[in-house]
Amino acid sequence: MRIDQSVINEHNQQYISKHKESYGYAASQINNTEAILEKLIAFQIAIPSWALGTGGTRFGRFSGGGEPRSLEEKIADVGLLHALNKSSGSISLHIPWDIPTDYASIKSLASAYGISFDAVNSNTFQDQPQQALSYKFGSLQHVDKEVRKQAIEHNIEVIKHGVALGSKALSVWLSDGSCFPGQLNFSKAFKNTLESLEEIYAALPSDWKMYIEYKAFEPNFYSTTVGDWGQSYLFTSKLGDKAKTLVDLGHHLPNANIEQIVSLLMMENKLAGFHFNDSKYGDDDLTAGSINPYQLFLIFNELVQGMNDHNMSHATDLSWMIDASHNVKDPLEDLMQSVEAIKIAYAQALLIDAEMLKSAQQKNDVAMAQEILQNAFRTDVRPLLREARIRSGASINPIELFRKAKLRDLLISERGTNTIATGL
Ligand SMILES: [Mn+2]
Repeated sequence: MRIDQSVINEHNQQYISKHKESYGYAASQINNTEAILEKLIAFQIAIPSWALGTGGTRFGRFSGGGEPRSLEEKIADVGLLHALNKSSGSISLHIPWDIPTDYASIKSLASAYGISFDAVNSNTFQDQPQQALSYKFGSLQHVDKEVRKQAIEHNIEVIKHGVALGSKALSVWLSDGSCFPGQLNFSKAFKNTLESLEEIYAALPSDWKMYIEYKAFEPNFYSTTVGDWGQSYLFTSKLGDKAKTLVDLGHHLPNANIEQIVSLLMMENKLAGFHFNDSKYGDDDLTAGSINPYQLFLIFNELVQGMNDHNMSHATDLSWMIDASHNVKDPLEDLMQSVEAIKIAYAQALLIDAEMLKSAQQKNDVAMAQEILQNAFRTDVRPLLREARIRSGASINPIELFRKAKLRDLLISERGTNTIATGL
């Protein structure tokens, strides 16, 4: 399903005079708005194919209807999001949930929506129907070489799908670990995992990267073999330049200082990028910025500083992706909220005067350093985001238009009420 550009333009027209007023005020308060707008327009956040349906929990799943039934419909949903916000210009596929049957037609469908293919994700955290050996006790770490071999081959298969679609990175998240003390020899598990990753790394095309995602716990509850950024960093530094550490915001122990982790990974040129979400207790996979927007802002402060220090392109040198799950909200509305929250945090971080902050730090002027950060965080940058959307042909208010145009109802009438997105 597509939304006509004239519908977006008409909707924007209703709000344009009100917007001009708020944007005029914001532009009078903020320096270099044009440079910020340019960056906001270029900044795209990839949508994971598994976030387009209702995720549910281990206790239940309450479908909202109209979920995409195929890879084609998932691409159509991301196309719809991108038409509304012009900030969701790529999709991250999950193999085997999204195996394309015809690469050429999938590629041309995606490009018709202005969508490219972000990192491809492998899956060795569950067994597939026709799978010979089980991942119950791990995959790349497994004590049995045959299981490791099967998991390695799967990852190489995922790379091949990605190459055919134009992806440039393989994202590896392992659930490998142990549930009880004594179950696992930690160093043996690490060495097995490293050997396995080395074989996958060797299969990477020259212009590809490998992202190693870490997670503190779950589904294993005693140890996780890639449990934190230090363990991921150990793997990526042993593997080589193409290997980088992927930060998923929900994969830390409570109160971890994620912004500090980000700063150090950037210092070492080992940050791959992000899986954005938010959490209160664990890997809650809630909407980005819904629980702790200040943390998201502080992370973007480190990102902007680090990217500028290393002369990196904000839009393309790191990988930006949402990794969320929706239990009680419309997945598309939730994704629009996440994209908005991420771009607000980014825009606020762009307001920070880096020289002033450095000088406050140099003088140990703690109060001034805090003032600089909090003044930026407390600035309402939403008029800038609206202006960026208008200039790029997106909706001034994506969620409102999504509701007014009854897009979910249209999706339900096209796909039905009892659809379940593949993989969920
Ligand atoms: Mn993730």
